[in-house]
Amino acid sequence: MMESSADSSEEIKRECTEFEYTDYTYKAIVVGSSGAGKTSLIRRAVDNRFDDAYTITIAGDFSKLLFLAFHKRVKLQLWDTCGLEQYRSINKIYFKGASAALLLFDCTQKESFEACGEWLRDVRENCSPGTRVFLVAAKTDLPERRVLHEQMVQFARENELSGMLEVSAKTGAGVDSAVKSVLKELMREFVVAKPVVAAAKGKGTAKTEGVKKKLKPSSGKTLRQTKKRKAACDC
Ligand SMILES: Nc1nc2c(ncn2[C@@H]2O[C@H](COP(=O)(O)OP(=O)(O)O)[C@@H](O)[C@H]2O)c(=O)[nH]1
Ligand SMILES: [Mg+2]
Repeated sequence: MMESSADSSEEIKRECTEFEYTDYTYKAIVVGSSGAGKTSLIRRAVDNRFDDAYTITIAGDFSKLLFLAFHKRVKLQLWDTCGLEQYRSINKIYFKGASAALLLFDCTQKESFEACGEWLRDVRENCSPGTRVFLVAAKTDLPERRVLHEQMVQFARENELSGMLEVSAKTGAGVDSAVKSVLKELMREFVVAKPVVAAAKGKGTAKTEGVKKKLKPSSGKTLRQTKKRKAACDC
């Protein structure tokens, strides 16, 4: 298990210009209680923005980040979800094909940490067995922290998670390195296991994990969506 949140890599560099072709596309879903900070984390990671106002997320949506990582052109999709109980079953449709799942909780709210067990169950039931799961403590800028690092370690160990991350969308602390840590873990696994062909045929442990996209922009859902959202990248 990856222990540290400061696991960024110099071999991973953010790119802001759309690639002509992409080597790998990974999907990461962000789940957790309503108000825990999922949308804010994604907004900070993608646009480097933060908004104090709270707008409930209803429909799932994804933002993408582009990287040059380990000499590959990589797209990381961050899928936002709704944390409300009544939308839980709808959320599950977004789990399909996720290479990574971020179980995010508000570190000042014990309840949101306790809910991670439920979110983990949803992830395990609806994602591929190879999906990498990370526990993410959000809002680390707030002084009244109620969930200790040791509790995170225990949860992560007991559930054999891939890593723990600490972020503040407000200050931006830990956000960049968290994203890079996730990507590094996904790519490390890919490099070690070399499942390119198996994954592309759906035999891999996580279906989109390491799927090589030989860019034909007209083919594939991911690429069409990417094109549609191209204008949204303002970095
Ligand atoms: N202090 C602080 N507040 C945050 C942080 N992240 C989110 N918030 C606030 O928490 C509320 C819920 O955030 P949001 O991202 O919408 O939560 P979501 O329901 O999980 O998507 C909003 O009012 C945000 O401004 C953070 O890192 N620090
Ligand atoms: Mg939201």
